[in-house]
Amino acid sequence: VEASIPQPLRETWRKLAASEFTGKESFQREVVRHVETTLARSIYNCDDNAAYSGTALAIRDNLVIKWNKTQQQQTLQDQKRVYYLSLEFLMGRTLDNAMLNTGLKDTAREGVSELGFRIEDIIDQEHDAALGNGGLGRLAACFLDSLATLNYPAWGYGLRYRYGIFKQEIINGFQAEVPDYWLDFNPWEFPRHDVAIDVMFYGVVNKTTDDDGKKKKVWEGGEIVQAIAYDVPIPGYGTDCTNNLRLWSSKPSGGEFDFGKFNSGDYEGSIRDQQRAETISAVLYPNDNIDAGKELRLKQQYFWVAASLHDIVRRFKKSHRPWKEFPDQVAIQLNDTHPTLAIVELQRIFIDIENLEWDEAWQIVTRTFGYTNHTVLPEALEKWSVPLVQNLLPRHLQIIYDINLFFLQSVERKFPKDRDLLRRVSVVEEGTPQVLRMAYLAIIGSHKVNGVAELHSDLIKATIFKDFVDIFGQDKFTNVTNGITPRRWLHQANPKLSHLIASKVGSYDFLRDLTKLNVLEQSVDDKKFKKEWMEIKLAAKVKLAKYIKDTTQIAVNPHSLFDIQVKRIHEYKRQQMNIFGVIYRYLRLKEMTPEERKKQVPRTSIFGGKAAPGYWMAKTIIRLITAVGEVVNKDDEINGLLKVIFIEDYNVSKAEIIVPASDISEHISTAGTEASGTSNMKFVLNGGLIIGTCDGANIEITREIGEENIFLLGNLAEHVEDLRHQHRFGKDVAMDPKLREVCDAIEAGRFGPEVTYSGLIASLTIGFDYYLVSDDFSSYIATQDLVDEAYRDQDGWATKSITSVARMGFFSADRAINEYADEIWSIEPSDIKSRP
Ligand code: AZC
Ligand code: PLP
Repeated sequence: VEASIPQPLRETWRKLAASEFTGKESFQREVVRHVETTLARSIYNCDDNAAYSGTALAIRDNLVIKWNKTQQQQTLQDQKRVYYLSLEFLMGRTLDNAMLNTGLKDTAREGVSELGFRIEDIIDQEHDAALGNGGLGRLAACFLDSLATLNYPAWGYGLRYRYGIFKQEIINGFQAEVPDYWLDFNPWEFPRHDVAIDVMFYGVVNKTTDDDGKKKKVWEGGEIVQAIAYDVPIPGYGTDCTNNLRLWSSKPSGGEFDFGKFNSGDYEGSIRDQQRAETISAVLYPNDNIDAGKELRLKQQYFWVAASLHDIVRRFKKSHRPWKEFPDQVAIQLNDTHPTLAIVELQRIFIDIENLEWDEAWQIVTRTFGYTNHTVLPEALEKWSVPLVQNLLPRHLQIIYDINLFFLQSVERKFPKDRDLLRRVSVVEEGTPQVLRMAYLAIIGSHKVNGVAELHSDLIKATIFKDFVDIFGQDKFTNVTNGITPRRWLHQANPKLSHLIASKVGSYDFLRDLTKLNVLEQSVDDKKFKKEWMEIKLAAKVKLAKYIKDTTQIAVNPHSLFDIQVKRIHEYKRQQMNIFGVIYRYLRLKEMTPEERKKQVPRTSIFGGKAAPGYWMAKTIIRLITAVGEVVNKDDEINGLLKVIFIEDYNVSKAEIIVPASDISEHISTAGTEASGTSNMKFVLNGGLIIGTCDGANIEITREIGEENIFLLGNLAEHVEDLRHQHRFGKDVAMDPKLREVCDAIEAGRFGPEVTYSGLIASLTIGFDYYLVSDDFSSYIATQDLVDEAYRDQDGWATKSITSVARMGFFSADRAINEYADEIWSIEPSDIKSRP
């Protein structure tokens, strides 16, 4: 049915059109109206939570009006759009960001204050939207912010998990996982029950002949699940552009209810079938950089990809353009290999449903897709078992075989008789069972492949994708170094610093053009400015210290050096090296005389991060950190000189408290393993210095801010292979004596039963020390000493801090998005008005 209002009546509508509130008073009226009507509360029962809801609903109204206008305008302008397909969007909280981006925060602060509330308390009521694991999901969220801010016509597509990443609890020092049911009250999503798409699984492929006598494959008889769209508005900063994030939720298809079962009295059985459908979008897989290969995960991937493509294709068809113009209207970016089936699905739509010829269809497909790789870790590279795909998606498997066949034929033509090359680059990896290498499929089906930092992009070309560079040529492979949104990670997380910077820049323009930070360099010798700068850092540390006190009851000294490592717990990120270093420091402190101790720089070592629930080694590392804390924090002898804190349940809203508060943060992955890292950028942008390895974006950060402003340590990526070889096949080399001492202390039971850590200790010795902790440990300790040394000179430290921030312009996600837009997507900003 035609859903739009008939022409003659539109004038009436337009006169009545909803309008945005403007001043404080109309904001307050909206808040009160929402509290009293939408929430059915009153002055007698309006707590912080109700005030949050009322405020969110009021702000949301304005957002929705901009959102509707943006969508109408973008449809009218009929420009090329980019669709960012990501299984993860680690959004965090929305209210504060929405207020800042729409310029309403001051209005809201005053408004709620007169109604008896503090804006900070209200903001604090919101549950994080934690639909992601870590860096990959948070990058997607930063990119959405930049896309809207830069007025690009862009949609995100993802899954609406009922359970986001689990909530971490520390019980007796060990991680426990608690489900995160976050949807109780979520004003930021809009169910679109009219956007319902049937997605099929299983079934069989039959051959038929169509009316023109053409032979065709039909995929039929499968199980059908319905995808329901939930839309989330994404406001840009300082612009009315408000883009859309569409998340799919699964539900049983109307047609699926099994009346056979129902009629035979198996009512519960038919309900179970329904629940099975709902399970698809129920839970985010809690693995960061690990591929578990579960069937339900494959179902999630296809469900999401099929619904999204159906939606995209339907939108394109409304324009009545010829198919060959599809890539002129549509760019689709694959955030890692998780959406790779989109390539296969689009090819299937073209050849099975729209009756295009294979070659024509394939041309369109490859011109449409771009693929971003986020890791070289072998355990994270997705591989799906062929029998699994055969059963779940039989038609797609046929198409994958054909894609692979045509690809291998082209390779054979280019490199005749190189049988081993064909084996190496085949999408199908031989073995029992055979598996599909999704990264290869993603490369073959895309026109551009990018890594996320220079070193990483070079590494993928030289290692895991080397053969593909030989086959497709250099031009297909490119780099787009990650970035972060300065709106959330400076302005929102650290308003005082943002304000101080604005006083030097002359405006808040640096939030839209981060290179403007460079004027700060003129102020490095300005005493007053430096003092204010360091006071803001101290205030952030005081705030974090209060948070630590409130949540752990442990008092930490805000004047101590805050040394922070927060990120997913992973052996490659080497939290173990950090905690070994802490133990080493503790042992040294214990040996010192009281006089010697007086000369030491007091330190607070702060850790945070989740371990994947099945990742036993990561959980052991958490246990060691908490156990060291238990011993060190109550040791009066060294008290004040060392504290060890594990912050429970690290997430985006906690990051916003933690990131502004670092003196030094740790990014110490084994060289070559961290594709980029993004928290490194966040810490530096907030005036913290880095201790890190020559890995990922650390290298470019060093290039930008200068070697004198970063503490680099450890072996280089180019030496990693040799070192590993030595560990495996070389003669037994004695372990670094410092590390030996640490291991001895652990094995002596100083941090609880030795058996708890035997696997961890073994990983350094009989486990070949794959992550090269023993090779980098002494460099790490020496570099930490340099950190202490530098910190003693507070003025010098302030200079490093300010200079670094001044030179961080490059790491804005806006820069990254402009690179994608120009070099990969070929899209232009839409003509939507920006505010001054
Ligand atoms: C992460 C990388 O580990 C991290 O270095 C990078 O900053 C981030 O992506 C954003 O690019 N990769 C993943 O999380 N990868 C997977 C497969 O989970
Ligand atoms: N987890 C959260 C909650 C984050 O905010 C971030 C990003 O800054 C990350 C993980 C990624 O951290 P890293 O780049 O250190 O892996």
